[in-house]
Amino acid sequence: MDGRDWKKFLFPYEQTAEELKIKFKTLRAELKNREEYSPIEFVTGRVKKISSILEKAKKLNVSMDDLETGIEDIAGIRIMCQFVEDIETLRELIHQRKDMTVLYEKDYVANKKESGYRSFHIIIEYPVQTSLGMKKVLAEIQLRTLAMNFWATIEHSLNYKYKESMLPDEVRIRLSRAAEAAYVLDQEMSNIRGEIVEAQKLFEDHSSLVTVV
Ligand code: 0O2
Repeated sequence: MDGRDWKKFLFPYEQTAEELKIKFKTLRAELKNREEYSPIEFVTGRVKKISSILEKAKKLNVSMDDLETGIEDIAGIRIMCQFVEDIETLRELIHQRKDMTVLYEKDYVANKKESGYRSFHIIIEYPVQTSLGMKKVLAEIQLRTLAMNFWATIEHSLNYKYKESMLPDEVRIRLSRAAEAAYVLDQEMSNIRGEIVEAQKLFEDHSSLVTVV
């Protein structure tokens, strides 16, 4: 270890991930409560593991004194949505917010990564209120459809399994085909979006009637 008090260092990032999760979960609940369409399906969040922070710092050549500015995803949340169009809606909502500032974006939806990975990343600056006063921390918001998330979760676990060694060719080729299939799935769902949203609305109305009775 490098003598750093990691617990103290990571605390504002934990607070940031928690607060961001709550804010977007609340946004979903509020929209549902008003019987409006929610571009948010579910939200997850995490603080990067110390080993991942160190690995990324090494990869990006970031010194130990510059972790706060050099590693932008120490705190991160993921917002999953049903349709690709929801990503743009969420993007606009995030830009409009006064409690966070968008620094820049990485569009891996329009420009998928070589691995086949697709998601929209937004790097924000978030003012977190600590016992020592306000501290601005960097955080990453990943926006993805359910299909993109399915693919990324599977690919992440396969890469974890094979770690240093290369993915076997067959697995790599199948993963690439699966990425294509997820892309087509998103397109097909977008084509019948209106129909799906209407059906879900009817279903929710019916379910709430059943619950009341
Ligand atoms: P953790 O701690 O496990 O969540 P990179 O070169 O990927 O490190 P890049 O391209 O600048 O960095 O991406 P960025 O915006 O820093 O985001 C990195 C995070 O995006 C990753 O976190 C993943 O959550 C996700 N990601 C990026 N590329 C891929 C990919 O090819 N497959 C999958 N499944 N996820 C990806 P970490 O690094 O996994 O950190």
